[in-house]
Amino acid sequence: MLCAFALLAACDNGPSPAATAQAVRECPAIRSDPVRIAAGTFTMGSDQVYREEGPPRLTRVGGFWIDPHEVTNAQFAAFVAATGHVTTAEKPVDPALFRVPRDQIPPELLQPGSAVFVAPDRPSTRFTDWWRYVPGANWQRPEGPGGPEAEPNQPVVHLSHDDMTAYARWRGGRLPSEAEWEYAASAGQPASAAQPGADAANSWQGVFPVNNEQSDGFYGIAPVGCYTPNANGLYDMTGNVWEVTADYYRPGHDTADRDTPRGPSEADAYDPLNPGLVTRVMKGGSYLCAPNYCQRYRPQSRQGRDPGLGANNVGFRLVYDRPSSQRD
Ligand SMILES: [Ca+2]
Ligand SMILES: [Ca+2]
Repeated sequence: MLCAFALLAACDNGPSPAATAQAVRECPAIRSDPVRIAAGTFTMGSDQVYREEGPPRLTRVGGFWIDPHEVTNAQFAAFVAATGHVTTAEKPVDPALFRVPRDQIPPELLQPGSAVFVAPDRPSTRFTDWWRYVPGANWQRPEGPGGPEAEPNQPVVHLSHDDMTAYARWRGGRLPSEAEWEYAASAGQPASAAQPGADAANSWQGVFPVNNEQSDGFYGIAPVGCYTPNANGLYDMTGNVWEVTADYYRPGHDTADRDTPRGPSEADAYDPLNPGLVTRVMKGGSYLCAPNYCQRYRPQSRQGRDPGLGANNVGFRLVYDRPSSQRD
């Protein structure tokens, strides 16, 4: 397995000054009770923007319950306090992931850490110019040791797939399938390529990655529930942080797989952006999505996510097969 660490520069400089300066936006307190999504059919996928999202096809999804917001730091902290769970980003890195002799691996890449966005000082289209491997970055210090502590009401980030599924088991839930997530996110609305309005989602206004106008109120990550919910009453399904699903990633949708699809098998998974890695589908884009670089602030958007390496723009939310009253 080739580790995506190899693609990232190491950095221990802490957050960029711009990353700590956030505009003020009123964020109301919201409920955490899961929302019931009734079984139904919808058009999954889109042929309007990226090829990996198509072809659109009528898809049936069973009923479920879903968290109204991304899993927060406060929720994850309760899990850690109850179980003693230590996340992948808090453990030393296995040198075998790099598939090169150990003396060729920069020592800082073997320290516990995670991937952090650091805005470059000049325009660029290379993601290695803005993603840094920061030793000491983890869910408790999302921007690294020099940054602030995690805010309780912000989505938890820097988790591996194992961390997410451990939390899900503890909560009595699971990661959604891609179809469940997209069904809940689209909420009866047809696919569109439009940039969300300033009240609709935490995305990026201006020219990524150097100029963030923050006209939606936040430079970076926002507390959950700051933007208008969709018609299902779900917050931040698009924007804020990407949300990892249970499905393995492969470009495009299988047109024959229309009844409660669960994505390709592990053996059929393939991610051209992460060759050699079996990745999971993540959905909805993040606060880093700007139309000049990334038009993925939409329910149909999808990319593969490294199951081991976290990042400070990737989180998740849970779905449930039973109501809360039957899970306790
Ligand atoms: Ca923003
Ligand atoms: Ca989101």
